[in-house]
Amino acid sequence: TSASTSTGSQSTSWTSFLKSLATFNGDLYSLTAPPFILAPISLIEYSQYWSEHPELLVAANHLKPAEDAVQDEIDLLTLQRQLAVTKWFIATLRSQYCSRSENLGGEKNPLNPTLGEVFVGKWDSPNDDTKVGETILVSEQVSHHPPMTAYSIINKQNETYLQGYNGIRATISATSINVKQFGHALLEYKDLQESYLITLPPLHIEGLISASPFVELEGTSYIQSSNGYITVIEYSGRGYFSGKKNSFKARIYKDQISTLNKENAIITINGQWSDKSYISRGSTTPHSKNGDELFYDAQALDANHVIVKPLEEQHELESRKIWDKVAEAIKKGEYETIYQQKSLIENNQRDLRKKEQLAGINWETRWFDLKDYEDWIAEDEQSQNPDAFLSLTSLSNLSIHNAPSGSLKSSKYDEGDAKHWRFNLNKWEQESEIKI
Ligand code: HCR
Repeated sequence: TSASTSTGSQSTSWTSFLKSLATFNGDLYSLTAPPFILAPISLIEYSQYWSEHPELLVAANHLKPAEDAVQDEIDLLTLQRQLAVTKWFIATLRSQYCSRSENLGGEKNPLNPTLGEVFVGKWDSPNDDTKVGETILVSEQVSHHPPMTAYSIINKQNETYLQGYNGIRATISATSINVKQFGHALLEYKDLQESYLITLPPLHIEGLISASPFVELEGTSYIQSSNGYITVIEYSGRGYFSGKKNSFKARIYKDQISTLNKENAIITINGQWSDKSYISRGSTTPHSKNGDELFYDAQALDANHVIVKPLEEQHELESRKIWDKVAEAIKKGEYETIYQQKSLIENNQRDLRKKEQLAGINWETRWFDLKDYEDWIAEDEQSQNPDAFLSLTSLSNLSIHNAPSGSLKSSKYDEGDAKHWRFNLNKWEQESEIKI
């Protein structure tokens, strides 16, 4: 929907949308976005983008040393697992940040999930690869003000468990919307007894003036492994290091101290996360024109979409069931219906919250608990079985607080509480109403 091709009424409403940004209060969901930039899906569905390549998510689990392996072989496999996790993460980015532009013709404003909304689904083994097996997704809207989505992705066959949560905070500049992400992901390969902490990069939305919004990543994100290795990923857009959109440079270091000098990188990866990237040993920047090895080609593999039950079989808290009428109206461009159906949902939510308030009860989350790490720190230091998040933040020098994702300990952002959403597998296993 570019300004030059849009109809008169569309460009008028885009102009008023831009004007409304001038009085922006930080809550992107409170913006009255023109209907033609609404996405027909709820933000809770974005959790599926973590596993559109399930074979890459479980790949590290296949890099186990044999029982009689010598130290060199064990060390090599440990580094290869860091690389496998880095590849999986890079492979999630195209789905996470480009899929609306690619499938809906531009970045769109997703539907704002209701409190307690859930989204569940599964992926069958891709291409009948028996080494992968089934992967499931369980996602829940754990907070509405501010919006916060928690998810868990489980592949039992490979003892691979990913969990995380995310929220955003936005500010407006002259030409873009700048978004900081809050939250993180934790990936655990239980059989290997290895875990990874993954932070979420900042982003901004460009193309506002021309009514063709798209996302560009910026800043840095980290993948810290319990084996010590850390991947530091730096993002840039058009006109920065390579002049190309969606550029990144990822460097793998043996530990956090080594990250203080880029020359210490053991491996460097360079390229576009939505296209091709190249890999080389050491700290020199790899490039296709130097004949460096291809690391990942995001265009070569189709995304494997999550399988969701038909609407008739869905529970009333399931996302597609809640938003069905609104989503249909968005797809058909029936603006009046969008507004009416959204208002019905929003009013119903307000009534529910009022009733809870009168009854003196709070909404209880279904599968996720808010864990306060301030209560754990002292105990954890003595524990035989230290908490993964606390040990990974300690290895990576990352904040344990509710700071923008990827903030370092003792940085100016290292403040706020230390409460984070965690998946409760027991609660999920006891779930009797909502089925995959
Ligand atoms: C910022 C954003 C909502 C949040 C989306 C997040 C951060 C959600 C978690 C996912 O794991 C990753 C992710 C990807 C999206 O790119 C990001 C969205 C991009 C736009 C959207 C705004 C709320 C929409 C603003 C309206 C624009 C189009 C003018």
